[in-house]
Amino acid sequence: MPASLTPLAEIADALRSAQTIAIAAHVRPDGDAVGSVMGLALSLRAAGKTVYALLEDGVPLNLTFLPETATLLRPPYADFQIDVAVALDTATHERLGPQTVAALGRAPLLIDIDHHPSNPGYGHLNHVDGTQPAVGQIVYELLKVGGFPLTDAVMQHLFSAISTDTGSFQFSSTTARTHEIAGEMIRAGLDTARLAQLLYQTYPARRLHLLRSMLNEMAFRAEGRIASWQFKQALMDEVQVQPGDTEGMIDTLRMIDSVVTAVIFEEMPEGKVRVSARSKDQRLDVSAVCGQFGGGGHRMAAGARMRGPIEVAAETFLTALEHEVRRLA
Ligand SMILES: [Mn+2]
Repeated sequence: MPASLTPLAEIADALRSAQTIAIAAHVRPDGDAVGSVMGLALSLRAAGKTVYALLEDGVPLNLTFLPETATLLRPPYADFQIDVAVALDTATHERLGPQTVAALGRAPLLIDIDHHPSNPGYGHLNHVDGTQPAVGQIVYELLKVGGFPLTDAVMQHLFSAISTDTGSFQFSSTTARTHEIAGEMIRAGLDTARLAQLLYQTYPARRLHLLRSMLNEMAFRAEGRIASWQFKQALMDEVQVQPGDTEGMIDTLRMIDSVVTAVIFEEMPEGKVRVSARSKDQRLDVSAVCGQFGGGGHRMAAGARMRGPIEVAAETFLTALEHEVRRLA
């Protein structure tokens, strides 16, 4: 067994022996980050533990409907002490954010649970399984193995984590087990239709405004196999964009029949550019292209940060991507 695959039973034992636990996930949290952290936190709280749930950037607005998200902490953190720290869905230690790294560092034991294959295993115990579609799915298995409570609130979080990271059970990472877990949750009484409506059919008008701009401005190359969009600061200001507004928007670019890869470039503070890339063809590994620019992620979904200006970053990245796309023939 690889050193980065500590059995979930062993991790469950470590959590059971702890009384005070901190759980965190990556900066700019998505559905899997929030859902995994809160799913694990609420279960351990139901088991009588004191649990601090930490997110360096707080909860994105689109996920505040989920139970108890108001109990998530963001910096500056109080001076609490912890027995065990857990990092979820976070490919590198630094991606937790500096203040969260410091807070988790107060524990003598760090547990790293993730599904990014590039995760080096920066914890004392590591469970990195790149075959899992969402960390929410790993946490579900962990709770079952450990016999921890699977309350309705816990399931709401874990279902949201799994649903968002699999594109509503559509991506190739989705397994039979993913559907079985959803089935187990429905059998236990979870209202998945309500969750789907709150996750995917409750968008603020801002998001549709962004979508309209994206559809007007999207660009194609390599005979329509690459679709991209530059999301600029002027539009963010105009729409007063909020965290979470753009989650999943890249999937609209990917819907086009000719497209095999979609990319969104986003202007960030300090002249940086965030790159989000998706692949629709198993042969095209976008994490490798992102890796050329210091980024990483999954084969079919990856990201990087580049130096601006955005037009230059986009041209540089798309040239490298086009090179890979043309090798597919
Ligand atoms: Mn994830």
